[in-house]
Amino acid sequence: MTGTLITVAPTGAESSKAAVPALPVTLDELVATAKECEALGAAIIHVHIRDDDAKPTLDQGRLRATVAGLRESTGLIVQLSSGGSVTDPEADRLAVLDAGPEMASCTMGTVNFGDDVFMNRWEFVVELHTRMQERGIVPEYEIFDLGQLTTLQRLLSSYGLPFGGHVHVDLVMGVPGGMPGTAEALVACRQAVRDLPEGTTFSATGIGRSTIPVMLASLSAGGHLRVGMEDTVTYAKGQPVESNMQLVARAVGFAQLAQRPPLSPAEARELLGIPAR
Ligand code: KMH
Ligand code: ZN
Repeated sequence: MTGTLITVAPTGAESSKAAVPALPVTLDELVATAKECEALGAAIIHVHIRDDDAKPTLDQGRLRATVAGLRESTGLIVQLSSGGSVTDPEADRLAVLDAGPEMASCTMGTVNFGDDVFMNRWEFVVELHTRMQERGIVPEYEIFDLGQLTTLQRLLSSYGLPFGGHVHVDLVMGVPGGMPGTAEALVACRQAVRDLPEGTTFSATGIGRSTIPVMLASLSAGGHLRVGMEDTVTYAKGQPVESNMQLVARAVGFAQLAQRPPLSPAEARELLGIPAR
């Protein structure tokens, strides 16, 4: 077993700044968070951006400035979200790739998302996957339900491996509408990951209160970790998260207890088949 790849997802598209004042929404806030999370042990940053009113946006100029700002100030692997928010049109989600990230997310199917629907038609998934191959962007395949791992198998056998040849998936667990954030569900996914190309790696994140059971289950099953305020805004019962650093520090502590210390960004690039910077 290798060390632990820790991804921070600091912002997301779902929480409002008014409800969660600690959420980083400006570029300065995002860069400051990124630097501190890198110092603690994060290797990847999964990025959603906001506009001047702190609303989710896929504005191309802002995306490019964000990629540049993060690359200038940190060594983190910058992974842009192609998921955006549930209302973003497909064309805008595809255009995220034009901002030149090293990595981007690629969700493996449509899922109910609370009261909304997170749409990911097959043709759209294929378009994202093949554009990323052409542009040298490494995907992180987002898995919200067990069957989406079978969809990934279908994608890879029909359209080939991603750029770099390494397959990495992220299990997003506990979304109302998707699989539950439990050890049992994680083990079921772990079994299905064995049917993917040899060497496939996985990380996992548990939404809300499933964050801790999912972290512990992932570490014990040989998986990696994603944490952050995109997924969890409560640190413990009745205790709001103070910062993304608090969540990353907890994940680093768990990884160290599991004797799988955090991978540096350089080690993570090697693991994921991303060219060194
Ligand atoms: N905001 C969700 C609708 C991704 O970043 O690729 C989708 C999401 C997944 O967060
Ligand atoms: Zn996201």
